[in-house]
Amino acid sequence: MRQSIITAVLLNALIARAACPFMDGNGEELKRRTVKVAGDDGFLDQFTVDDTDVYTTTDSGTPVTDHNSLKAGARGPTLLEDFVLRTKITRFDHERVPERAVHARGAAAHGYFESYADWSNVTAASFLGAAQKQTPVFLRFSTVAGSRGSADLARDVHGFAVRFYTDAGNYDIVGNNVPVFFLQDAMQFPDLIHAVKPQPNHEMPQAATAHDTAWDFFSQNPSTMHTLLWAMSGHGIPRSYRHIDGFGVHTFRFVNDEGNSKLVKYHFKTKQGLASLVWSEALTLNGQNPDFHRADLFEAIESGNFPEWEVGVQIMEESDVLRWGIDLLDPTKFVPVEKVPITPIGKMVLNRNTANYFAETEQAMYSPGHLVRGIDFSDDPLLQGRLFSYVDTQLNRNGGPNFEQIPINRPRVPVHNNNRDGAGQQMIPFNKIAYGVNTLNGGSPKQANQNEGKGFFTAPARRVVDAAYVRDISPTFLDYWTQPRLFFNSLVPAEQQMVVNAVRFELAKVGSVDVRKASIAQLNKISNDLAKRVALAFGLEAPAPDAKYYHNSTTAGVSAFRNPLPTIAALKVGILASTSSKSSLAQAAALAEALAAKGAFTVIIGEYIVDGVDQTYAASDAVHFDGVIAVDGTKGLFGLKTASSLYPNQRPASIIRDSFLYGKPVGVIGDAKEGLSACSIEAAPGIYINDATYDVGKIIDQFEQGLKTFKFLDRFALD
Ligand code: HDD
Repeated sequence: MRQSIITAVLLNALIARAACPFMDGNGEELKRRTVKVAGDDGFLDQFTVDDTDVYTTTDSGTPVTDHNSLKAGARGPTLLEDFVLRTKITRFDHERVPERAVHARGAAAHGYFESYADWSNVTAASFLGAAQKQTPVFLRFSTVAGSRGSADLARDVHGFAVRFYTDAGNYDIVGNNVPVFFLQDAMQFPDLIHAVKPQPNHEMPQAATAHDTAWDFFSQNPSTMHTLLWAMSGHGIPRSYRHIDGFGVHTFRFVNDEGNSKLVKYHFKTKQGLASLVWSEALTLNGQNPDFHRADLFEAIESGNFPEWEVGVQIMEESDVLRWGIDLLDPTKFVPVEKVPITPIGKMVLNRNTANYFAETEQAMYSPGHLVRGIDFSDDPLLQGRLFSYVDTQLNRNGGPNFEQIPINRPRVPVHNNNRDGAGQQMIPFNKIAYGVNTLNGGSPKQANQNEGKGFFTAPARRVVDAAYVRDISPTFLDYWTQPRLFFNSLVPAEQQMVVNAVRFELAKVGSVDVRKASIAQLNKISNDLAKRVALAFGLEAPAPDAKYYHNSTTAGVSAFRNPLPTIAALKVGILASTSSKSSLAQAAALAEALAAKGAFTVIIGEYIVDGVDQTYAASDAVHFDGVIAVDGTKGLFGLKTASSLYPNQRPASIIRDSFLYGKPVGVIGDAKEGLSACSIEAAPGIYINDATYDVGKIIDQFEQGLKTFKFLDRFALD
């Protein structure tokens, strides 16, 4: 039997998790699964509600028939007395909470972290205290600028917020998919966000930095240059959340039981490999499927293709803080792996989707201030400001201080303190002694210390130098151009071109010529080549080199296009077939089965839905797939004169043409070669031409390599 995406989802789910009760459509109930996956401690189960085979009640529990309001006669006015109607409408009117001020658009999943070893030599953090120790995690991915209903493929930095529900309290690493940030001081954060969000006069554009205020801010605040270049590269438009890395960005501290501390930077390396789309693809996807990233994550997890990251740290001495010509307190810099290699400390796996988006994802309230014993902050001024902002934001979103009691935010350990009351208090504090120090309750809750109660402690090595109070920036923070150049130098040429093209696109949407010029002047401090290529697009004079920060160094691990993907699991292949040819459908089914055996998802496309066809041409587009194969028997679909009322003109050919233009692998079998001719595509890397007497094994092997290459970069012009 062939394995379409839908059957793959169900089959893999069955294999991976025995009888998973997840089902969708066909009137089947969507139930919370009862089969536990690795790392799931079942904590949330106590809060779940199953509405199967029960009567509707009011919020206060009275069974009701609520489909009709109470009226004075069947055609008379509705009565104020109708408490069922009033509470239902009132509840509805209050369903929304404010979306996140930034990172409003996102998706999340549950999973676990597993420590590779006992790391107690460097940290007293209990979740790192034993080999194979598992800790539940909840990871939320996001874009930054767009509102909650914006599209996934907005070009942006991506949030990577991880909560560890450790046995010593919750620990949040609220990171991003790039290792650096735009700013060095939290004081500027509202300015950055005001500049990149839609402009206030007309609230446009949504989820885009391609506008005047954003680039005005960037060009006047050079600390933004480094992160900006990452965002303009492939990292700004990833293929999926599964194909991004995560970074803690700031320098933190590991502190062991003896009080010895090290400086650390977190890295989460995707085991799916880094993969990014190209801009024209992203633009089309934002209209075709604005939920592209969240759908990918959901489908991958439902099908048992659990995304995984290796978690590592760069471990540095306290005395290294200025060692490499960069200040480790400056979040606009990363530490090249050539200076400090990454020590892998564990793995993180996402293996469970949320049951309810609002209850879990929307109410997840992260904070860099959710810290556990064994970890400590640094004096990074951006981090210090964040410690205030997140709790404040949660108070606004939740309308009160009890947001930590919401199921998704609750720690897995009991909470004891003298904090009391507030809107939405969920607990009934039993103890009338809500103060310390007390004698009436034996001094309880007691104060933990290092030995008793394993209390949190600040790294003893932290020192403040004797200095005057200043509102100033450290001179060690002032080189804004050396590292962006290091990043740019380290990209492959086609990727550098993508940066050039991205900046050209964004600045083309900037109306102010002065802002364009100021932006090019900043880029010119990074690279004269980059600045000249951008200037060319605007008919501006090529700037002379501004060479103070120029160098030829490179670093490993920052390019999104340098390495083939290690796996094609949960990548999606479109198989173009024809409903008018039984043999074409049979061939498509055989290919689909062989690709599914390699872990890929497949969608068989036909003119209309019949048995063996998953999707119509009318609803298909190249952007839905990581690669396409057209099978024998489809020739009739590609001729220029072939029009059909079942799909827009030339849709089958445009799927092939656009796949080629987006750099995807394209395979044709037998008379489907006509599809290539119709688009004037000739033999080239990633174009697989097979005779009608094809060998499935060979095609699949070729195509797997093509999918792993992911983007055939020679198809993109360089200038
Ligand atoms: Fe932030 C959310 C990441 C600087 C203020 N931030 C937020 C989220 C991520 C980050 C991933 C979404 C969390 C979630 O999924 O719910 N933010 C970062 C990183 C930063 C950073 C990696 C720099 C290294 N942020 C930063 C600063 C400030 C904020 C300097 C304010 C001074 N961030 C917020 C916020 C948000 C937020 C307004 C919005 C929603 C929330 O906190 O919970 O408080």
